[in-house]
Amino acid sequence: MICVERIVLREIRLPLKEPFRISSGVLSHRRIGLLELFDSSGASVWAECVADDLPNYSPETIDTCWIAIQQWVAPRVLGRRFDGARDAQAVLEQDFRGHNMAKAAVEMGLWGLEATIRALPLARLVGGVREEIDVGISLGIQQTPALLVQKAQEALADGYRKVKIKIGPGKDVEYLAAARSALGAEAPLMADANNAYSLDDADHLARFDEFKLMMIEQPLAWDDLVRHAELQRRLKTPLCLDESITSVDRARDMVALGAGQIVNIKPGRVGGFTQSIAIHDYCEATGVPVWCGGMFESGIGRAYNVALASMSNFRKPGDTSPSARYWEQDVVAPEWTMNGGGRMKVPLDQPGIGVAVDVERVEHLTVRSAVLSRT
Ligand code: OSB
Ligand code: MG
Repeated sequence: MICVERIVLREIRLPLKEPFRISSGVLSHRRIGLLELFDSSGASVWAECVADDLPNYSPETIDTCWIAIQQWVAPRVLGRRFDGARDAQAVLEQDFRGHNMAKAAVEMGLWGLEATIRALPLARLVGGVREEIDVGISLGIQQTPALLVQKAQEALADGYRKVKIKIGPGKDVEYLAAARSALGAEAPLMADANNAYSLDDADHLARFDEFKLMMIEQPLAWDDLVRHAELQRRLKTPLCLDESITSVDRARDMVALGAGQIVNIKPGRVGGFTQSIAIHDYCEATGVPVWCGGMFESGIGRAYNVALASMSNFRKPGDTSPSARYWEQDVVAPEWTMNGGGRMKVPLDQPGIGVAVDVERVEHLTVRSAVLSRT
């Protein structure tokens, strides 16, 4: 049984090692929402809210999440008895539209709490089967193709099993051509456009087929499926959807329409683990591979992604890079690391989320906090 008595919500600021440019904006430091959930049994766990500063990826931001968690999400959970974390989603969805990242922060915290209380590694609780996961890197839009090539070469030398290249109009063909020719025919490359194109660009995007990308991620609008289906009919390269998949029903629609062939699962985007598992299971049954996306999580959010990515149908390397790719210093110990073969160990030797939080450092980085308890 789980019964959350209190949630401490905070915002921390973590500077990125280097700014990250995508088609819809640039990020130089991360405002991160962290939660600590306290169970009536005395157990506690950390969780993360992945919403960012601006609504340029999804409509949610850390500020909307702050309000949503305080006013609507936490009150539904505080003091309520759940047999298991799996039961939380229905409670959070009833007559409550959207705010998936806010819901996910608390819902995933309940999964972390259940794992802690039952003394199970989180990966085991969600039904993970892998001891290690394959790791990819997401490279922001660079000043020049030559700079991209250098970054991609370094990434492959480090062992990364997939290199994702952010693209946008005017920053695409040249970059992809340079990467493919420098890295060779076999290099595992893909592109992510974060909604930067329209269907009018279909002929232009069809030119990317020659680069033999593993996939092109979310080229069209953030909430579109119908136009992606039209585009997919005109491309050989598989489309992968990120922004558009906000629930298992959207994954079903993707398959029904032929809008994509691969799904990027980010638990924050879909409202948490129960929905992520539903998408995973549906895609597995339908023969659609999935992989775990990233939102520049701290080591806390990363713990949840790693646990999820240990499930069987996570069949492509995820954007689950090690701590040092993002931060001078993470907020967890041990930090997340990758071996030279591009693999990350799933922490299966300890219960809960598998990393300890450096509470002193979190305190130091905290810019605001709120204690939420049953009123
Ligand atoms: O589209 O996958 C994306 C980061 C922020 C917002 C959107 C995206 C990304 C990434 C980064 O690609 C992946 C990572 O966390 O390494
Ligand atoms: Mg993406």
